[in-house]
Amino acid sequence: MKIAKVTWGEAQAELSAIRHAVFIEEQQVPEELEWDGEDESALHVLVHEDSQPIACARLLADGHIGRMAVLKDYRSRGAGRLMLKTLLMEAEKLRRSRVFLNAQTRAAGFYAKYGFSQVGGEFPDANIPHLRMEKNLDNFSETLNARFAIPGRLRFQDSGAGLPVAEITTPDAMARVAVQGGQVLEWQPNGQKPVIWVSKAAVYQTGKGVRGGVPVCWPWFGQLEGKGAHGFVRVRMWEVRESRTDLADTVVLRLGIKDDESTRAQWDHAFDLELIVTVGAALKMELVTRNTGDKPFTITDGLHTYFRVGDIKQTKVQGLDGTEYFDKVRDFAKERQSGAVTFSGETDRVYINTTSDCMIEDPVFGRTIRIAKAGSTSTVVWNPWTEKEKAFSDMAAGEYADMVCVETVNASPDEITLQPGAKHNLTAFIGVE
Ligand code: TA6
Repeated sequence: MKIAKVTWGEAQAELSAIRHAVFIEEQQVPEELEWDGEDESALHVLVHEDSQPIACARLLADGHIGRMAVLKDYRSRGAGRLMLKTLLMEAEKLRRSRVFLNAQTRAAGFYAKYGFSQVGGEFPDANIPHLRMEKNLDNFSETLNARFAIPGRLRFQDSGAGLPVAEITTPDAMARVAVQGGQVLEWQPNGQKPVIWVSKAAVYQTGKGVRGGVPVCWPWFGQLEGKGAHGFVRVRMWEVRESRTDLADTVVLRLGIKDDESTRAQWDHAFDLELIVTVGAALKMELVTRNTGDKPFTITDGLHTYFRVGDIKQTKVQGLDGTEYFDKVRDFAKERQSGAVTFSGETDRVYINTTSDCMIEDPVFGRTIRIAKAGSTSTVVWNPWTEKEKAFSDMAAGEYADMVCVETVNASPDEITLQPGAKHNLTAFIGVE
């Protein structure tokens, strides 16, 4: 069995004959879906057995491995393994930071053996159940540093499972931002205890959000028709788009994600989503949604911020007095807030029609955290307390007392509808007084 790297120009006849036999004839994939115009620019591999072309696959410029096909009479002889290992080596040589593929669900176990992890739920592709699977290559952080590191200010580190996290240091603060999920993990002004909370039991793995920090909830906040809570972007790898220093010695990191076939299978819209994080004596996070398609879409969205407090039982949240809220703990009963929010049990409230600043008064740490916002008309206040805490394998016992979520959101019924070409900014500004 011999494998060769080929271009479409060199081996179009052999490559298309194998794919025609496997995908179009055997798997009934519609012809128009198979020839997608990506072949000319792809890197292809072609396997021969006794000078007979028997298998092929391709790697696209964005790290997408696809079109893996082995003729029926030559399966289970290692052709798939040989092609995958060859494409992984090519991706490393091309200094790709990660590779991904849409695996037929029944083949997921094969790819998992090579370090691919499932990301998101199953989706149909040509009526065959598929899973998106991703693998971060060993040089992911190096690749990012070559393009985006700022000496003395910003550097990407591998936080585990090949997941790159930006470590940011300014004269006024430090922060950590995970590329997966576009998730701020930490922010700590000099001289202060950490302001953003991350669990001691947090898990860093492909396809799983980190417990704590600021999960990005998009394109829906909360549960939606039995789909994953808080949308799908928080478990997906985003792309780093820009890093720079700015006024007042701040550091700006811009991350983005846009639609692809696996997101469209879950939510059939074209979009571009960006998170712009500005780190300094204050923390600013801007979530920018763009409708890049040709039809309107409606979202709910949120920055699900976890804050570090000295003791939840002594903590108060000001700024919501007189506003209405849905109490999730009491079957979404509608209530009106009177005075400060205090905590003596599981608390999970969606405050609606509110644009006010919120202040977390923390007598144990002797500070007040102010959360100002723009482009958000709902605020969620959440603490899991003792029982719910036990339900989270990525929360350590007793950690509920160290944290409170004050989330900057647009939650139902505060929805956002965007016409084609329109954009929406949701911004949270956080400071310590
Ligand atoms: O924002 C509050 C909330 O919706 C809670 O109901 C709880 O589910 C929390 O978010 C955490 O959700 P997650 O999916 O991150 O475990």
